[in-house]
This record gives sequence, structure tokens and C-alpha cells, in this order.
Amino acid sequence: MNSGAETPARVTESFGRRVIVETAAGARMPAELFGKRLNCVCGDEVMIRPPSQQSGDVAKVISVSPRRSLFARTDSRGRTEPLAANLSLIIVIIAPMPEPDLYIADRYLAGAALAGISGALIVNKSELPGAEDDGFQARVKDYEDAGFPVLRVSAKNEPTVAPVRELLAGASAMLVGQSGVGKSTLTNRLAPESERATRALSDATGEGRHTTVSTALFRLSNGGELIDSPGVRDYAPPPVEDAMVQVGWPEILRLAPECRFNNCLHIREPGCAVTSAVADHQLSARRYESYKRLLNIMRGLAPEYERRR
Ligand SMILES: Nc1nc2c(ncn2[C@@H]2O[C@H](COP(=O)(O)OP(=O)(O)OP(=O)(O)O)[C@@H](O)[C@H]2O)c(=O)[nH]1
Ligand SMILES: [Mg+2]
Ligand SMILES: [Zn+2]
Repeated sequence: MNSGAETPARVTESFGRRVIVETAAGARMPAELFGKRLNCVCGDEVMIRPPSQQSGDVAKVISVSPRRSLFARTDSRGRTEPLAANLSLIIVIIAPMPEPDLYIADRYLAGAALAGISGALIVNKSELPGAEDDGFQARVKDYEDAGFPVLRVSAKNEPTVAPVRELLAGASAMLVGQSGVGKSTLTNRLAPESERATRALSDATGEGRHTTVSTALFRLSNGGELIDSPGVRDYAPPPVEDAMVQVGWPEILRLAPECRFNNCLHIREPGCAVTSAVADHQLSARRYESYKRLLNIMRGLAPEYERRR
């Protein structure tokens, strides 16, 4: 790489104004954002100016390419925080242990759909007895019925992971979910050079400890890319208007054309195909409850939404 020449690179990790980038040739190096107005996140495609020969000089990010997608969350103050750029797939991981909060999983899948990104569910630790539990199985089946790809794996058992490799071929995917579900364990299996720290076995039941502290991107041998992210206690997508919330529920979207009113929000409207499907047990009552919860969360964020328009 000629010192001084601009070079395309990919942001693989971001710490505010400091990032790690990877060049097309595969070299990873630290870099600093050049100029106050630049902002970038993991997955961004950028142009960098390589470091000069002077000691202590680091590469500079001088521009960020337009993003194909931007995945973001709403932070505790109701502001939008970008998490990763240029993703094509969000994979929510759950496990029989720690106890899954499926409302978080639903909101992640909704956040993905609203950002134009595909969603999938991985059920990890499938070898644990809790995975056979009828209640757990039924709740997982809700996602298959909704139309999401659902893969049951054990990150510790190579043969079970093969379908995940297929899912990731050619994709830019991010693993998300609660702490301790096995995101980093799976990342290490799929991208062996990642060497992500995972929670020690003796700590495996420890609640509230987050092992992974940064979001980081790894290239896979099949052309895919995988981003490991820190575990979360909650997730909410950036604010959208009421009518958009159902975009996160493909099973609701499919029924919506049968509702009497074309602007039906599926709450108390007469002639609603969604509420009658729930009453007839054709639609998961839990998933529907989850839809109503996100609608309420989004209404709470409405002032923020108006401000951004
Ligand atoms: N039994 C079993 N344990 C697993 C499996 N996959 C991961 N684990 C264990 O689960 C614990 C948590 O794994 P991590 O990979 O650190 O979980 P994580 O989702 O990255 O957690 P955070 O980084 O805190 O978000 C570790 O003790 C792993 O060894 C699995 O398939 N089966
Ligand atoms: Mg981790
Ligand atoms: Zn309706």
C-alpha cells in the first residue's frame, strides 16, 4: 500500500472516533475518523488514508460510502443509535438457557424488517434437555409459522452448525441476542480466526454478565461476513409511524389485506382478520401481544419520530 494513496476499507470494529478497518488485501489496522462530521459503524465501507511512515501515525478514515442498509436501536433516552451498516441478515439467537425473552427477539426481527434486512432465528444449545420442553418448542414454532428461517444448533457440536454456514453464504449477517446464548461461541466456530472471548464454563449460568463488549466483523471462507455483538437486556427499533409496526410481523402482514379497513392496526377495529385469527388460535397470541407492545413503545417515541421528520 502506497503511503498517502487513498484505499477502500471496511470498518470491522468501531469505538466512537476510533475504528479498526480491514483493507481489500486483508490487512487490519486501527484508524481515526478524519473530521468531526464523519460517523461510521461496524460494516461501513470507507476510504482511508494510510498512515505515514512517522511513528505513532494511524490511518485516517476520510469518507464513508452510502449504506445499503443501516441497523439501529433506540437508546434509553429515545435517540437512534446506529449499530451496523450494510447488513443483509439479522440472526437472533435464543437458547433454552438463559431463559429467553422472546419479546426482545420479536423486536430485533421487527427492527431488521423495518431496516429492509432479512431476519432469522437460531436456537442454540439444542442438546440441553430444556430444548425438548413442549412450551419452548411451541414458542419456537411460532417463528416457523410466521415464515422466519429457524435453525436448531449446538454451537459446540460441529455437524449441527452446517446449516448456519449455508445460511451465511454470501450474506452480511449480525448475531444478536441476550447475553450467554452463545453468539461468540458460534462466531468462533464459523470464523476460527475470530478468537472471541466466551464466558467461562463455570460462569455459564451467571446472570447479567456480558462477556462481549464490542461489535466486530469477521469474513467467512464462503464469502459471507459475520458480526458478533454484545448481549443485550433490551432492544427497540428506531421510531416509526403506527402503520409500519406490523412490517415486523410477516404473519400479520399476510392477513392484513383481509381486514375490513385498509388502515387497520388490528387492535379494536371491526372486521379485523388478525384479531379473529388470534381468537381462532390461527395466529400466535404471544406474537400478537408482542406486536401490540411494540406499537405502544413506538407511540411513546412518537415525539421523537415527529422531530426527525
Ligand atoms: N451446553 C451448551 N453450551 C453452550 C453452547 N454454546 C455456547 N455455550 C456456552 O454458553 C456460555 C455463553 O457463551 P458465549 O458464546 O460467551 O455467549 P454470548 O452470547 O457471546 O454472551 P455475551 O457475549 O455476554 O452476549 C459459554 O459458557 C459457552 O460455552 C451450546 O451449544 N451448548
Ligand atoms: Mg459474546
Ligand atoms: Zn386488522
